[in-house]
Amino acid sequence: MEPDVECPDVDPETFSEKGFTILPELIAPKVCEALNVRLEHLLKGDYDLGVAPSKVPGAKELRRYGSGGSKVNTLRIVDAWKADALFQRVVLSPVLGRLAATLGGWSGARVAEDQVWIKPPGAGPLVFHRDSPYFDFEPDHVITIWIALDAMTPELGPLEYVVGSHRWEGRRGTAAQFFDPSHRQLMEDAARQQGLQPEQVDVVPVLVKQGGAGCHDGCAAAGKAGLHFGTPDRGSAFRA
Ligand SMILES: O=C(O)CCC(=O)C(=O)O
Repeated sequence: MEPDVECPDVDPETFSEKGFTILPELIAPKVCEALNVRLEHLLKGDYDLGVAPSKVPGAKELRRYGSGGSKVNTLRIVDAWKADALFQRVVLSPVLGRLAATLGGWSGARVAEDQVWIKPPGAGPLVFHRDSPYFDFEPDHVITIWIALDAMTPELGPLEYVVGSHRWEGRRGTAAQFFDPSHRQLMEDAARQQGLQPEQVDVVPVLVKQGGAGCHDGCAAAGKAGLHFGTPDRGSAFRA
């Protein structure tokens, strides 16, 4: 199956002002369905390219995910594209490369990684964080294209962006704090350092249908609320 990536019309100036842009459609819903099927294979250790992803959930996390119990966590797979042919076709698609380059103001783009996030019902929030500090890049410029593998609704606790936060100075989150229950604390502390009270912070959810996307500057703050019940929230973040 070809990835069917739509070539989106983006405005790099608005992106650079806000630190993100939301694309109602980027890849075809039928491709998302096929990716979700492949995702279940990846979680079972079935890699059609014969190579494991860089990181997969541990056995305990997988048992909890399958049990539907209360101690369930968000699962992550890093570099599904190395293990799975369909993920690879999407992640290496020239349209995504051009999109990242356009938003970054670059002449081209290289894949840094992809991360698939699976937040099942019962999983807690994701701390507002910035992506760039996790990469040892010089210059420190990362663009993330996050694709909704499921339709996003407010009840799912979708990915959210803080308008203009890519220009904030100061504190940055670390991976150790990813799943802290007070998921806005770091971001609100950083906002106060800019002279902003929490109620002045403009938070925009990525409410898109399946195959829509949020693209963000690696210095923008992104996070999620928890998911109490319903269906999982799955998304694939491609970073360049
Ligand atoms: O989809 C998610 O749960 C989180 C995505 C995200 O924050 C990221 O990729 O930086």
